[in-house]
Amino acid sequence: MFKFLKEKLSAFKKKLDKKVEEGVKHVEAKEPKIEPAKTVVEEAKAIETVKTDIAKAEEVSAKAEKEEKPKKIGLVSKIKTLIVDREVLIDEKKVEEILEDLEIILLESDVAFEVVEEISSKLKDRLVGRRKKIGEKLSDIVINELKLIIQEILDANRFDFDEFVQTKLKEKRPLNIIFVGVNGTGKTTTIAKIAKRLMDFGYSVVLAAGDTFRAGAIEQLEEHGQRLGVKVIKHKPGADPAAVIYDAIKHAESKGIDVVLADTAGRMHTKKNLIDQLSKIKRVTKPDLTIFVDESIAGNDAVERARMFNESVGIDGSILTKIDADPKGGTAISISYVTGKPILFLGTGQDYDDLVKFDSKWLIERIFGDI
Ligand SMILES: Nc1nc2c(ncn2[C@@H]2O[C@H](COP(=O)(O)OP(=O)(O)O)[C@@H](O)[C@H]2O)c(=O)[nH]1
Ligand SMILES: [Mg+2]
Repeated sequence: MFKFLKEKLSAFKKKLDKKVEEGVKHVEAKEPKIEPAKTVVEEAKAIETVKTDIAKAEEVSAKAEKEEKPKKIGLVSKIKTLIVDREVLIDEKKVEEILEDLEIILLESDVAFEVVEEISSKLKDRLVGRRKKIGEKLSDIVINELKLIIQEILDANRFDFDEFVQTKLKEKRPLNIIFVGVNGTGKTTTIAKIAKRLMDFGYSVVLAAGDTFRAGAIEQLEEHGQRLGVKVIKHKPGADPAAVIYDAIKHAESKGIDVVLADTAGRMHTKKNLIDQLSKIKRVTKPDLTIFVDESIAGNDAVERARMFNESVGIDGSILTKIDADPKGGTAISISYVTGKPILFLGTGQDYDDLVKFDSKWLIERIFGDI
């Protein structure tokens, strides 16, 4: 998981460590002339002396100001720097260098362009003019800020699926959750995983075979249904999926079932057909949640599809599958920023239990863990 991105970030960090002082401008100040103190009392004395120096300097400077001799005004700040600034400033030139390297790494790791720009501008704001204490590593500062910024981006759109289900079921039953997205990304498998998860929490579930377009899609859902012991509502291939889902809702109503999970087609004769079909499903069946499913290994393609589905059909959140097979991680970093909608779950394998509720910390730990 995320091997490519991890290796790149690791190399980037090492490179930063290597030329750490390069381009980092030292504050115009020399070490304060305080002899190393042998005892606490001596140290206190030494500090007192410097404090007196500051007081004196302040006096001189105040006087200078009165006497309109502005030249001396800088004295106070200079002496103050002697004490507090055993630090160096990270200047703009250095930050630009860092960002250039980092932007390439992020782009190569499938982070969407606009997200790279956002990360880069935030990082610049936080690094330029920042004081680095002696002994503090520039690479640690940069990596820590990067982590924080990515976490902020991920946490900008939060959603707790379990809480939603629990709360919403107090208002109505059944809940209707539809899954949209292109073929082959793991939509049907994810529906089965969510069904298993809901049942593990004690909810009852029915599946709606709303992908009536692709040959074999209905059977595939039925197979999952059989394995999980869940009823599947289906019509004939080519039937109107809105009618299938509507029937599943009616079935759930009559049996007191909590949640309808509806599969939908990922492809039609044209993109417009698909969007029209999904829009009709939404109009007729009024889903409580429309979840976009895509595979994280698809990178920018997945992000662009998410944008398209969000704009044309409307989604409430995304599930990214195949995280286990994704060396890059950029899709997960980008998708919620680009759609403005949360990630709900991550698919981490082919088994029913390979589903992780989205948690930014979990993701950050997987990406930055041993860097
Ligand atoms: N490694 C991995 N494979 C997955 C994951 N989710 C789904 N798959 C596999 O992806 C393939 C396509 O899944 P399917 O559910 O049929 O996709 P759909 O066409 O979007 O409905 C299947 O072989 C699944 O086992 C995941 O999280 N990790
Ligand atoms: Mg499918």
